[in-house]
Amino acid sequence: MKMGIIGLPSAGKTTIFNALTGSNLPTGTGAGAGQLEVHTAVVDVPDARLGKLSDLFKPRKTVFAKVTYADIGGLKADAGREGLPGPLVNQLGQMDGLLHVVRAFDDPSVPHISGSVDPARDLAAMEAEFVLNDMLAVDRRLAKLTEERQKGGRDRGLIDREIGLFQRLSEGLSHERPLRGMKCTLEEEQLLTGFALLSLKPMLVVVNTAEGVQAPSVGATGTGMLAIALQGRLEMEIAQLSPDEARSFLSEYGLGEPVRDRVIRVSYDLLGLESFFTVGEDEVRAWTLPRGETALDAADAVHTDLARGFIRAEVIAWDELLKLGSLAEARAAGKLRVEGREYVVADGEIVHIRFNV
Ligand SMILES: Nc1nc2c(ncn2[C@@H]2O[C@H](COP(=O)(O)OP(=O)(O)OP(=O)(O)O)[C@@H](O)[C@H]2O)c(=O)[nH]1
Ligand SMILES: [Mg+2]
Repeated sequence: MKMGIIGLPSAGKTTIFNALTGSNLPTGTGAGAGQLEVHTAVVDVPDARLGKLSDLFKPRKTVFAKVTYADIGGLKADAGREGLPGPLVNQLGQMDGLLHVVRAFDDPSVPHISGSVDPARDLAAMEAEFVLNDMLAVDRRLAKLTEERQKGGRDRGLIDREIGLFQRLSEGLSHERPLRGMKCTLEEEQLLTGFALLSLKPMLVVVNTAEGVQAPSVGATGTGMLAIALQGRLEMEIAQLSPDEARSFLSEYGLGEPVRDRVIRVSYDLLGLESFFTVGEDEVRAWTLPRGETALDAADAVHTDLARGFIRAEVIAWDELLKLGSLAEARAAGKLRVEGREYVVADGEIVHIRFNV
């Protein structure tokens, strides 16, 4: 999973990036107000189930699923008629979801580009920016398709279906509706994969709140959008403690679950992701898969060869395998199910691919 951390200049993007990744990037530099600047870090997806499977198999390696966070500076909400700069749109287009930091903390030493702190306004401004950007991209595509239709070449029916799709997008956008809520067929989804439509990306709004203050409501509603409140600066400080210190700090302040775990959990929900496992003496590993995807997709996530030579999948829930003690026991007990390529994988299943290339 790749999450792009975005927001207005000085909203606290780098602070939140540090909190989520344990990095130590300098904050308060004002870097994000100028050129595009991207910093990435990869973190493990915490998963207690993986630890238990690892205790059972005692593999040489235990590998967690990964989340990549990208701190993307350089986004302002005033791109105007030209839309956002191409390199920025490219960066954003590579993300599975966006983590939008909106500023709710007040601090006279950190000026706000709009002169006052108003998270709901900032969120709306960014949404408008994305809608405008998508509108321009959709219109460009429609012009191209119309031209292509006149010239001929590609299958007419296909072009017409694509025109229909982009007209629908254009219609929604012209009513200032982000594309997130739109329902698409599988074919339409495929037609859209090449386009960096920003308002289509699921968005986790992080309300960066001052310490000890109730988080304001920012009106983040609708399909594909969720909001959570974080105390960015405090969380960044916690992320820089040793694990032991962090634990005692969290319990002392009644903060419970570390914020890095919570953000990943919420993001998985928002993006509709789940985990499956592969097990063996060599490696016990967690993988990320969109909910509703099949055994063949799971095979492909592990290695394209496994998908190419797919024969069947052997499947068992992680806790059932723990009870039975080993794959051999599970097989003997008839609990290791044999499934075909169309089988829809459930969260927490062990998927053992039989293949032949
Ligand atoms: N009081 C307070 N200050 C914060 C909080 N989060 C960030 N700041 C301060 O706000 C300033 C900007 O934070 P950054 O994390 O650098 O913000 P940014 O969005 O990365 O900024 P650019 O990359 O320059 O656009 C820094 O001085 C931070 O210390 C917070 O929760 N409370
Ligand atoms: Mg920054």
